[in-house]
Amino acid sequence: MTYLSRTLAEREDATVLLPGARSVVALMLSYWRPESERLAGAEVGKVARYAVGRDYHVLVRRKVRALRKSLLRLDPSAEVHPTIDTSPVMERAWAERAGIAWIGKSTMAIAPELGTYTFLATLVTTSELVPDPPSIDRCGSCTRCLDACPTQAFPAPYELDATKCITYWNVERSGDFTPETPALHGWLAGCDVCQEVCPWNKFKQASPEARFGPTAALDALDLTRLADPADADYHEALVDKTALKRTGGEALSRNARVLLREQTKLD
Ligand code: B12
Ligand code: SF4
Ligand code: SF4
Repeated sequence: MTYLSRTLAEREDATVLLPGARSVVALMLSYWRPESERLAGAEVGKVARYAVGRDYHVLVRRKVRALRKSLLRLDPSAEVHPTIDTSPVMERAWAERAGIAWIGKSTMAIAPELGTYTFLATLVTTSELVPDPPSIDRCGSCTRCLDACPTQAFPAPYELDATKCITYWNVERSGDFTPETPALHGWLAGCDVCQEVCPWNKFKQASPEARFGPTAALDALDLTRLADPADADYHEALVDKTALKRTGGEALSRNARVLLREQTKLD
């Protein structure tokens, strides 16, 4: 994740990304689907809810581009730059500043009417828009996410040590694991523990996009077959058309082997 420090200037200042930028429109879409619960709730081989379905980069980008066109119809002279996840833009900070969510102690953006199972995106524009007031922190005295994180990845409330987060290891990290790699606690891809315990997720709503539910291949996941390093066709079929394509079938197969080893130690 060294790209985070390489693109610090853009992250800190949207006018580096789009010279002349005057406003940022913050966008949020629920990805929670009831069909994802079985895979996310499995004992071993759990897949985080954001990763079970069709690649959100593709699906959300289409929706954001449609909104971009609407903005351009209102202000044809404007420049409008869409971002979804991969651009050097702090999408959570903008969501908070635009009043659609606050950044919780888990560092997740929480919308009072949707909870945390949401994707964020933005439209950075040269249009001068009237800003909404920022969101107010509603975590109160709750510390459930900090207490529940299986790898103690929060050194303090509102702070995440990414190198301890399971998602860093099983999604972002390629190659072999190291002695610093924490136990994966059953998670094959991503981790949802700090969200599962968040009381605001009682307000989660099913996504209007049914394709965020599990793909047929992931829904029929065979962990033992995935763990076989020789079965590359199966690895690739599992990640096909999902956001896990970036992680790659090989890394997913590595995760499966680690999980099966962890399970044997527990038995
Ligand atoms: C790198 C990354 C990761 C890394 C590191 C996370 C991290 N803390 O930086 C890893 C791999 C660990 C990760 C994990 C996850 N991620 Co992630 N990740 C990103 C990514 C690509 C960049 C984040 C970034 O810039 N980090 C740098 C730090 C400094 O910034 P930050 O995390 O955005 O938040 C801080 C600032 O907002 C700051 N802040 C607050 N107010 C202000 C005001 C100003 C002016 C400034 C400068 C800063 C500031 O405080 C925050 C907390 O430290 C974003 C997409 C994006 N472009 O934003 C997705 C994103 C944050 N991830 C997302 C998701 C879904 C996840 C996971 C839930 C996936 C999963 N289920 O496994 C986990 C959650 C772990 C957790 N508790 O946060 C979503 C979050 C959606 C939401 N509702 O909050 C995002 C927005 C992707 C998206 N487009 O939807 N992620
Ligand atoms: S995603 Fe999992 S490992 Fe990462 S901070 Fe949340 S609970 Fe901890
Ligand atoms: S679990 Fe509690 S402290 Fe953590 S983000 Fe949710 S409301 Fe905030």
